[in-house]
Amino acid sequence: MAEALLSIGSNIGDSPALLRGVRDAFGNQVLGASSLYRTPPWGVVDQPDFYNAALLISFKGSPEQLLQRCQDLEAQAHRVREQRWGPRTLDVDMIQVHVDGAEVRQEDPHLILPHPRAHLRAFVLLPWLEIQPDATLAEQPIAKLLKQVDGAGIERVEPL
Ligand code: PH2
Ligand code: MG
Ligand code: MG
Repeated sequence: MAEALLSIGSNIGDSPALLRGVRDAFGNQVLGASSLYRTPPWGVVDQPDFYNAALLISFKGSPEQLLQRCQDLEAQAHRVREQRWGPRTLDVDMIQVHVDGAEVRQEDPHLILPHPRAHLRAFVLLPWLEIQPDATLAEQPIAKLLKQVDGAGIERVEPL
């Protein structure tokens, strides 16, 4: 059995609807969904606020196949890859994968797991904590990681 924690984000278009579309596309694979959060932009700060949420899903097949599914959803939202960390209609990031209860760790440049910057991003950790309060990321409790990052300005908006 395989599970993945996805971080979804958007700051162009009808962002809440785009994020809900991802949840709906995964249908009964969704094991947990966080609230919808409004988050200040991280990395490139001169862009609109994001909406973010976290989804815990079950999936069959390989992590690479799930990545393809995530990228297909981004393409359906007319995602254009322009600026790194820049504005986007939809971003579906694989943060962590468990296969048969074990955390997958891989350095494949095409898909690094766990996500190499997840531990630095309150917009990932806070929604994730809501659905998996005891989760760990590379052995560190995410509640502890969250205390080490700047979560200023993040607001819970409403249920996803
Ligand atoms: N995604 C980025 C860069 N910066 N900032 C916020 N608040 N939310 C995001 O989803 C986000 C970001 C690159 O993927
Ligand atoms: Mg991203
Ligand atoms: Mg991405």
